[in-house]
Amino acid sequence: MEEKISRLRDEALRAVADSRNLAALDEARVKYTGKKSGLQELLKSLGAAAPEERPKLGALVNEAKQAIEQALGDRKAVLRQTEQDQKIAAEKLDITLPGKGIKRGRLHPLTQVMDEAKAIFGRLGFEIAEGPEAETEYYNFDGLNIPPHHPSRDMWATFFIKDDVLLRTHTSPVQIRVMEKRKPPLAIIAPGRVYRRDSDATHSPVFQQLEGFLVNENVTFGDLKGTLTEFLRQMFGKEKNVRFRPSFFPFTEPSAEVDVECVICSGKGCRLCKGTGWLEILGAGMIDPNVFKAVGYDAEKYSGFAFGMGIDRIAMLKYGIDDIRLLYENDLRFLEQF
Ligand code: FA5
Repeated sequence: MEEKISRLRDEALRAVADSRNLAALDEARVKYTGKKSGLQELLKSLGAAAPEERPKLGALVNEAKQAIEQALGDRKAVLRQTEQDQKIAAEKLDITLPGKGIKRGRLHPLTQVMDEAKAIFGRLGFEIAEGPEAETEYYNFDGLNIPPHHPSRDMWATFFIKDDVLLRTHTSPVQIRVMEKRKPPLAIIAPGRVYRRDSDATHSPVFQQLEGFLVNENVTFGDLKGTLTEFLRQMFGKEKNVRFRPSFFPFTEPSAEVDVECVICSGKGCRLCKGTGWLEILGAGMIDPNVFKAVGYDAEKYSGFAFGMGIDRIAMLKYGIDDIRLLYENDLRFLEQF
């Protein structure tokens, strides 16, 4: 009996020491200390032993059980630590590896120039108004002193949607819409997209204009020139050469256009400026009395100036862009430069 206890104990201790992982150790625990284990059987059979032998044998079985349980506990602690170390090693992060770059978005150059133009006129006291891009013939033409069948309509190659509805060819219709609703004094800018059947290095079928107009008593051409000169100085700096040149628009009299020295050839003449050395950026003039008549203003009492500038052209001049179409191709290699 004593020998049997000692054998069982040695066998159990060896099995515990040989367990390679927690699952194997648990198997050993069930096998050597569970209800159906050899030790348990021995305890049960003690009744059959001689009475004087019983206390000694009972003590031996208990001692063997304690030794096995102690070994199980110690081995469990070791295996648990080993498994934890292996897990940590497997999950280790290399914090020296380069991270994933975060791409920064940026504003489109046209948005940047438009925002700058709005800010300049905001500081000069102009407020912002807006009008629809799908416009009626009346607001785009008739109200602006451009009657049907008049040859001056040819100045704007128009996309018609249906008989009376077109894609506005300029932001000037907003003049009429605002003046119909409000009385002078007015100082308004109207930014927005406009459309024409045009396409070359300086003409795009869709482009951005910024309209501006000011109506009050005693407004003069000097006020127009002063306002635009201040705008140009803030937008381009003092160094850039600009010129005012007489022109014609049905809705202004007298009329002018403003050119800025070509950024590509510095005025020498190139493909972009068609050899002139200048790029036209805006049309302007004193509001025609016929326009005041159309909106019900007293043309004897009020006078005003108006202008309409091409934001795309200003962006080209500011950033040295030699083809307007680049602004609409959404090529990131181009856009990421701004
Ligand atoms: C007009 O559109 C007038 N409504 C401007 C105006 C307003 C005059 C108020 C008087 C009073 P114009 O067609 O010239 O004018 O266009 C104005 C500016 O828009 C041009 O100077 C140019 O800078 C720009 N522009 C014209 N066509 C295009 C185009 N296809 N692509 C890009 N920019 C253009």
